[in-house]
Amino acid sequence: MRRIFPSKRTAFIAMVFALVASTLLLSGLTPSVDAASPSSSARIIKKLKKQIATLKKQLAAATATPAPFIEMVTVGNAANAADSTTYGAVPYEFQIGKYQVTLAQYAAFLNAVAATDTFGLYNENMATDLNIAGIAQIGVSGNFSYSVIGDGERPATYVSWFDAVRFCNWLHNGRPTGAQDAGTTERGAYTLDGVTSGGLTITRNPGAKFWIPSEDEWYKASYHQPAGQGGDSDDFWLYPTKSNDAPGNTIGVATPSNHANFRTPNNFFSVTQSANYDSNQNYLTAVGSYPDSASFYGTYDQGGNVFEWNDAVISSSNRGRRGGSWGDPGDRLSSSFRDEMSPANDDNLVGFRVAGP
Ligand SMILES: [Ca+2]
Ligand SMILES: [Ca+2]
Ligand SMILES: [Ca+2]
Repeated sequence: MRRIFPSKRTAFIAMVFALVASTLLLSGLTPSVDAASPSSSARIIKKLKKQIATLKKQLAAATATPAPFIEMVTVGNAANAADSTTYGAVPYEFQIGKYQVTLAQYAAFLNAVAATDTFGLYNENMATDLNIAGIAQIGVSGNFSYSVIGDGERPATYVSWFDAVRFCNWLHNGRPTGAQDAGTTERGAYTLDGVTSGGLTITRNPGAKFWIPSEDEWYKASYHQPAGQGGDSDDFWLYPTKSNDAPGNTIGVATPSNHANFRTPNNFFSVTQSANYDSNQNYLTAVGSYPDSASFYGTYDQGGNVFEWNDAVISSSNRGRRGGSWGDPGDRLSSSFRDEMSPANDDNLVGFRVAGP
């Protein structure tokens, strides 16, 4: 999100030219006895070339756009219709995370706002459940710090709907460091003010910069591709991999399209390609591990790896989740599988991705 503002960039470029100009001027003032000699001229030119190369490098570094903290993709084709499930109609264009929120991103969040973990953003199972581990908590309350265990590009789990919307508030507020209060996690995209259960009337605020996708947003990003743009006849695929065929679950095969992290009909886990469950085995894959299996809009892992929260309120006490996980069969990746869970629950099958305007 950091950018060099145009005025700053212009000032920098001006400074570079001033430096080059002054170098040239100074070299022109070199004593005439040297300037007269061809070898000294060559030396000066060589020195200038070196200085210009260095300045060019510094200019490139100063003006490069840094990678954003969360990579987003645009979901266009506004005002599309739903499919026969009644889901997936979104009247506006929006952004959604290209990937699930990762352990590295969630650990950065914890390090910023959970030195004292007032509202339970950390769950000790994040370290002790070896199937998903995770994130370690170090130190004592008031001074907690957090470190990623293993590959930080795997998705975060054991995050409740409330943990996820607090993460959205933190992004909305510019990723501040401090106690869990109105300026960090409790206000912004959502008004929480300490609520950690129930809260089914809570919706994202007007002007929110990040949020948990609505069920329709999540569904559209996952399954939509207009027939006129190469999609299925009803504009929606059955799986989030631009396919109506059940995916495979293998990384690095010769035909890598239509794969995801879930359990195949013979119960094979993706990571081990075995049906034997091992409590010491980590079953998550780094986000984007199935490079040719993106949705039409360019999202990865909407099917499998971890279930993802959405904003739907279901059966009077739950929020929605979709997409299946590393521990679930393939039908849960499909558009026909609608699922729900208490928004207060932390679970090793469930993570999230964010959306935005
Ligand atoms: Ca929690
Ligand atoms: Ca279809
Ligand atoms: Ca997923």
